[in-house]
Amino acid sequence: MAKRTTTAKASPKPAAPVAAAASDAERTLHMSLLRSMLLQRRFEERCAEAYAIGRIGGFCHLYIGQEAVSTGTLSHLRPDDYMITTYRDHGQALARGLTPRSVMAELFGRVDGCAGGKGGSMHMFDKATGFLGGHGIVGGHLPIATGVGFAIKYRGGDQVICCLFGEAAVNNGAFHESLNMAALWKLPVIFIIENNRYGMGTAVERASAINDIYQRASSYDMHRGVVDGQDVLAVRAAIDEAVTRARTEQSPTLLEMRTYRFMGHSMSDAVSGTYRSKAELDEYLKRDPIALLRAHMEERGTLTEQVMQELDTELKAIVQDAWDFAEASPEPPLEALMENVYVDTTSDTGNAAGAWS
Ligand SMILES: Cc1ncc(C[n+]2csc(CCOP(=O)(O)OP(=O)(O)O)c2C)c(N)n1
Repeated sequence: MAKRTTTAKASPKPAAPVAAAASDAERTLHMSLLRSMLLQRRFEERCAEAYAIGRIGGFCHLYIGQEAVSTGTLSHLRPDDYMITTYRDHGQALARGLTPRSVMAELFGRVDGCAGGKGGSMHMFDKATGFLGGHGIVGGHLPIATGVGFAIKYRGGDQVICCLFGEAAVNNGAFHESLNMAALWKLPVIFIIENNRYGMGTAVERASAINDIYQRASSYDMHRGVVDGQDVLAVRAAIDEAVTRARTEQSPTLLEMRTYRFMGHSMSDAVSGTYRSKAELDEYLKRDPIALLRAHMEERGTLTEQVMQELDTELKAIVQDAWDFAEASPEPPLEALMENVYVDTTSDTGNAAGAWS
């Protein structure tokens, strides 16, 4: 069976001279997308500050520049769907509906964090929203996504799992094994490559034998597509198609979302680094996903400067509240050191069975 290649790009301008006025539904949707992306941006800016003064320890990878991918993808999921991702996970956790308080407290290593303060930046986790991490091993979570897809199908559900990862993971054996099994067994998994062009300091062209990396799915006869990852509406359109296919046909999809990180790989490397030029960074900054949606909304008459300012003020206050909450939350007690490390298979009260449902 031949598979169609989707090329979801921003739609061409309509031929009609006057576009229809924005409906309430459009206005509401666009405001919620803008709100989600701007919350992530303001949150990550404060994370950079918190890291610099030692509130956040360990590794810390910011998501600034890539917000359209998380927002466009996760705004389409149902509450009972699942998602799994890499260490660049703060923004995605917020987009999935975790509270800024629980994400910030996790970053500060405090008990009120979503993983009890023991996961930190790279290991956000929240069972209630089907947020299955936050994983530090490149490509390590792809087999888990395939396993969750299998579990969904085995139980007869119609949920989906979205699995997000960077383009460097496609050169990892786990990528190929996971895609092969998902295609062979027809599992409801949506694999999303966040192609931000660099794996640490290595450009994608220096690491991958092909540049159109979504075409790797052709090896597994899998539906595939390339998406403008800076355009949140294009991301939503592509995800809509993939989610429908996963729910109704239980078929997997691989989407390559072309995006760009505006900051360094992690807080330990400079914003532009030696591996990319300032001119290149400046060029990509012109395609800031928040600015693109904002311009679109202004053109459609759904956003004014005043509403934008009010939203920004409100979100900054929410992030400040998260910071204050995190700072007031205690560190985990020493007795909790070994909790949730091993499954207790010896007692009836252990959590070996039904660990997630
Ligand atoms: C298996 C493995 N190898 C190497 C590393 C070290 N490492 C951490 S991040 C990274 C780059 C990954 O780049 P990409 O997958 O494109 O994601 P991005 O950081 O750009 O979001 C590497 C090599 C790791 N964490 N896991």
